[in-house]
Amino acid sequence: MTIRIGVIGTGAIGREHIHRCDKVLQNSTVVAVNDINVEAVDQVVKEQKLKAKIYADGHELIKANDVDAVLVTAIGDKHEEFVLAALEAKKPVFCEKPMAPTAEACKHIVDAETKCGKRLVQVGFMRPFDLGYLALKKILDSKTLGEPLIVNCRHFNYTNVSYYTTDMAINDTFIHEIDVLRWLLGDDYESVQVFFPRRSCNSPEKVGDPQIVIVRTKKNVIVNAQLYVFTKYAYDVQCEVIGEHGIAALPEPVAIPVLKDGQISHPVLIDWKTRFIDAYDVELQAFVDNVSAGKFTVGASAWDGYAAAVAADACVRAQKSGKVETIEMPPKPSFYNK
Ligand code: NAD
Ligand code: ISE
Repeated sequence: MTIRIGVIGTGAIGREHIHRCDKVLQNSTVVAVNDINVEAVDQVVKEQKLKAKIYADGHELIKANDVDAVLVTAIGDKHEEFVLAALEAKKPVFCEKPMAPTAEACKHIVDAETKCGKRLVQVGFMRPFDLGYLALKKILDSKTLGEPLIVNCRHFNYTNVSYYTTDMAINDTFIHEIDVLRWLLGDDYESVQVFFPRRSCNSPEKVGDPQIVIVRTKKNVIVNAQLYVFTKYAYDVQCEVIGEHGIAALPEPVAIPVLKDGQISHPVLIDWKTRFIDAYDVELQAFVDNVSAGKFTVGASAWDGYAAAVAADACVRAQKSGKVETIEMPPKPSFYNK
């Protein structure tokens, strides 16, 4: 069965996911697209030679009879509105991260899905599908390093997004670490403190960049994460786990060293699109397969989206207060353990 997908938001990741769902994945096709930027939609339809209907309104797209499932890839603060509309229409929905920028907005989605009586939401946290993170988790789960004690993370971007704000370093960028580390460590979060080192001349005036986020987990692992969004030199994601008996870290992306003109050099990535390209493919194939099976068994749930937002809210409070802020994680309802 081919799943007919409607996509709301044809910006950077919308275009990537449209290509995957229409040209790369098994059993999916894109039949409908929408964006408030009409030129962006026209362009994607032409460039990708889509046989998709253009909708002026995302809500009309959701209601369309030939749309089996919805992808929400608009900007973060529009996610709640469209995910709730998809749930109202009882349609499966893949929502890019963050599920919504605040825990309060995410809770509305959790409540609406629970009311539907079955899981219909998958959130676009793709790192647990990445081969590097999967290999790292296998080593941690084997206990060959003993227990994890400290995690050092780096999340550097080469961004030029004009609407980026200080809190987005948390709820748009660090949210990936928040999600993946819960899964990687099999742990949850206790408290957080955020530090702002000297500002970078690369960063816009209004954005506090870089930032250092120190998180303490329930099992007392300390996460030390460096976020630097406007590096202007690399897209760099690192994760190193220091255990009782040894250290394990994410592998570097493949890059061929070239010996030439008296030096050895290799390119580094500047874009998220290539860094996690395989993980995006696997997570979206999982969504299509979940929809085909009529059951969501793989991928981040709305609860995962909410849990990440609860921690992110505390990080944003810590950005403002400069103090240690507690992360109050509510217990997971049985609906999400099924
Ligand atoms: P973008 O700015 O390139 O695109 C966002 C699009 O949303 C724009 O085309 C905009 O016109 C459209 N839009 C805004 N309001 C809308 C509305 N009411 N209806 C329809 N369309 C609307 O941003 P992006 O980089 O593509 O990011 C989009 C989302 O995807 C964000 O939540 C971001 O965090 C997420 N994202 C995830 C990853 C990842 O690694 N998983 C990577 C990039 C972006
Ligand atoms: C972007 O939205 C992503 O999700 C990228 O993976 C992340 O590295 C970047 O910081 C976000 O803005």
